[in-house]
Amino acid sequence: MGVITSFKRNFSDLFKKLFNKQNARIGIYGPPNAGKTTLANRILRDWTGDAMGSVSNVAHETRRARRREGVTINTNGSSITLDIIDTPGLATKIDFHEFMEQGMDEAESKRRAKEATEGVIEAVKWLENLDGVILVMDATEDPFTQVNVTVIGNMEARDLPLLIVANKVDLPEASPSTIRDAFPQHPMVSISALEGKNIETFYEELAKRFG
Ligand SMILES: Nc1nc2c(ncn2[C@@H]2O[C@H](COP(=O)(O)OP(=O)(O)OP(=O)(O)O)[C@@H](O)[C@H]2O)c(=O)[nH]1
Ligand SMILES: [Mg+2]
Repeated sequence: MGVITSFKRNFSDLFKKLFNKQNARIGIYGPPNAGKTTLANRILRDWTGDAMGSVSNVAHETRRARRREGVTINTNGSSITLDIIDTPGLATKIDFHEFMEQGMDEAESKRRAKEATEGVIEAVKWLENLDGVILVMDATEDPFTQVNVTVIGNMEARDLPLLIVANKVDLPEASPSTIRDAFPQHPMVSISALEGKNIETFYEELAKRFG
């Protein structure tokens, strides 16, 4: 390689490092079945035309973190570009019997439980590399859990932005106000990721919080 070519390449790498601000990396976190992948799929469908991953009513459907880079969201005249990471549901205990109760055989249940456990570890490791977190909660469930409190505490300790999503507000038993009262110090938006209810407000909050 010639000296000039080599110089040009090195200069270009340096230029990128110095001036090309990386996209903010935003992780979608929460307990299993909260609707993280449903929300990730909606974001990608709305802004890129792709999907993130498969959704299921059986918990721990997502067992590997998945990243989609460069998702540009336009809202209220402003534009933000984010890297979005969908993570496996966080749980303090994963028992293979949970899967057997869903009709899977013992070998498959044990394999899934092992993968789900590895997925939780992967999700926790990812926390280190993020610029912000969307914490998805199922608004029909009690929000005061070890998982929610731990994620919120971690973000507070590192002074990173957090947006709480009260999901599944299409269900009659949903109580987003319980989530609001539990964590009043953080912004929250109530949505139905499944039906798209209030999704515009979600994008506005996303831009405000992570833009
Ligand atoms: N009624 C209702 N159901 C929803 C909503 N969002 C997701 N669901 C359902 O909740 C179940 C779990 O959805 P997922 O998107 O797979 O949840 P997840 O948080 O990614 O789950 P894991 O990957 O297992 O951690 C599925 O049956 C979804 O159809 C919603 O807004 N309203
Ligand atoms: Mg998922």
